[in-house]
Amino acid sequence: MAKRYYVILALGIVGLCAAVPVLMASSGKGPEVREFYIKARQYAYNPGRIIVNRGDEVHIRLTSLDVIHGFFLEGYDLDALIEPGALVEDKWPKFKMRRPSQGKEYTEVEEIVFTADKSGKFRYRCSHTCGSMHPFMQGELIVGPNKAYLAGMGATVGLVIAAFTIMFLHAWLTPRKSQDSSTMAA
Ligand SMILES: [Cu+2]
Repeated sequence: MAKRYYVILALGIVGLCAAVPVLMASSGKGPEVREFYIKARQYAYNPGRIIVNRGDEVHIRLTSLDVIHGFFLEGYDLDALIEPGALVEDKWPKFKMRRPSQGKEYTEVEEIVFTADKSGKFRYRCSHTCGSMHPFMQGELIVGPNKAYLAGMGATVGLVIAAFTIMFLHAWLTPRKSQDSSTMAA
């Protein structure tokens, strides 16, 4: 009676271990397109923190509410120059950007677009002197681990638990047999 209960419980655990990672993998939408609208003003960005998942395609629009600001994003070779522009009916003005590793020239764009292909925390900071507190004008981009990786980890853990459960079940169901054979061998 007790043994049957444990067998059912163990089978339930095996089923759960197999089902959870599959559910996790199917619920993960994969890389997404993420859009951010960042307003710069002395001496902060709003929002001051943006969070994405690794693999996401990030679109950033920038505008300044007072003087000229910069937007240098560490780790992603991106720098922008934002001139103050009025927001007319939520229509965001163009700004200038460059890839610092590729030269000093700026090009006019409507948005910055890049793939968040590195996990971690990356500061963005003002790269154009804008006043006495300019060095303190910064925010951060947080790139979390990607969902496929998490689902893979879940599946691995699930399989290990399932394997242990099956081993336990096998040992539980065949104690007499092995005892018999050991007695016979002795
Ligand atoms: Cu600034």
